Amino acid sequence: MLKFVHMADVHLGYRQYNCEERAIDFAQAFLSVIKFAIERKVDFILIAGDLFHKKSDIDPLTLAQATKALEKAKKAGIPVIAVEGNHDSTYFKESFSWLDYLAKSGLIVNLKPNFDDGVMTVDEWDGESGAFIDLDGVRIYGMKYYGALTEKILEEFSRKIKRKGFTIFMAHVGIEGYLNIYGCISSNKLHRLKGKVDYIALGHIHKSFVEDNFIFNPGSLETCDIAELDFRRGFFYVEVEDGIRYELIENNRRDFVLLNYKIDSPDYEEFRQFLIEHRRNTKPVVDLTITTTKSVRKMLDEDRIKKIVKEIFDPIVVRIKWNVEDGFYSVKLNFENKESIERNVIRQILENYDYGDIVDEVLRLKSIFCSSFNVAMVDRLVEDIVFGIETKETLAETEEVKAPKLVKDVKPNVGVKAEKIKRPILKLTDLVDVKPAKPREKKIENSEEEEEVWDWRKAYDKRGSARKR
Ligand SMILES: [Mn+2]
Repeated sequence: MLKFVHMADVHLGYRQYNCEERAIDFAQAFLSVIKFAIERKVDFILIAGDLFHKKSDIDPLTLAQATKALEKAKKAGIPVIAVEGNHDSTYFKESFSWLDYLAKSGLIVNLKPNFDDGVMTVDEWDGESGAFIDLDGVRIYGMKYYGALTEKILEEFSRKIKRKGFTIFMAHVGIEGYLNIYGCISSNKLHRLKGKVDYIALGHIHKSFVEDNFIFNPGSLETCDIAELDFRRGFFYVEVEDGIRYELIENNRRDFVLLNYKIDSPDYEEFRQFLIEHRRNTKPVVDLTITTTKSVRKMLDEDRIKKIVKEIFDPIVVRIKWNVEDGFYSVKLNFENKESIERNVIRQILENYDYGDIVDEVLRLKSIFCSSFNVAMVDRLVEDIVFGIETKETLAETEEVKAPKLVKDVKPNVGVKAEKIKRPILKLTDLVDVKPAKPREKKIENSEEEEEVWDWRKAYDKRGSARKR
């Protein structure tokens, strides 16, 4: 009998509410699933994306939390197969991710398709890279998160899937109709894999669901957002023998106490009694919404309220939200200028889609098209993007007058250009094509600066160096 554990959306390193204790909660949840898998002597463990909460700047503690748990699985001889989620990787640029690091350290198998000059290949895992792996009687395919390109890449990937034994397709993809989040596709795109695949292991949506004993999504292990508190979620323990038997196991997680309190007069004793009625000895996160009037709000001391909550609940976090009639306290007046408001709005929208780093380009394009449309300005924008020149200029500086000066600065000076090119920056060109932008490499070839532009990641990414030759 085949046995495995399927988890997703672990979000290691998430210091929720700026609370160290919360980051430990996420690590505890992960460790408890690994321990469960070892106890049940499963054949392998699946992590369907978002093992980490952040793509970069992972602190040493978070890395230790990941490696210590994974080492336990390794010691027990249980392979851990993973894919990258939207939190784990940049999905338009091939770069060395923390999951690649864990794979390089022999702790996980990190499956993803390979793109050589825009052509996708689904290769067998060779110890460092690949998109599928054959274990004893089981074949596992893995596809990382691709955002808006998901459907296109899935279609091509599907054609390359070949059944062998019990076949699993693992991906960090959301299914429409469960939660209104970005990166979702219609489930029939996956149901089409029936016959080729036996089990679809998903991650991304922090709510569990199973479709047709075929598509499985476990949800988040810990609570990444208060909205998740009502969802059934956890991890799947799966047994395969004449069909699939599964169990959704809801792991222990931090207790959240959500309270609504209406105050008509500044009476702290009544408030204390209200809290005592809801007391729990769980060291919870307390999220308290207080509804009151403008005049009573003025008489209330938030620090004193917090102190009372702390006395009664011994919580790890207290969050107080004010719902004040007439709304005076809920409005944040902001005297920013129009440009910075616009910039903030566009940045926030783009960040929701993981495009936070192209705000400058979007604003420049917008200003070009909204003012006197001028082809030379578009040319310059494209040139800046292609040659990877970082433009820190403001909107005002995109005026035509300054354009020729900058272009002139760049062209004759090869040394300066090479200096700037060697830094990989995510630009618009990365978004329209998965393969690396060609012109950059051509400029580097035959240059005496070649030594200097050598990319250290090549040492780890053998696909990267093969592609360049
Ligand atoms: Mn997630």
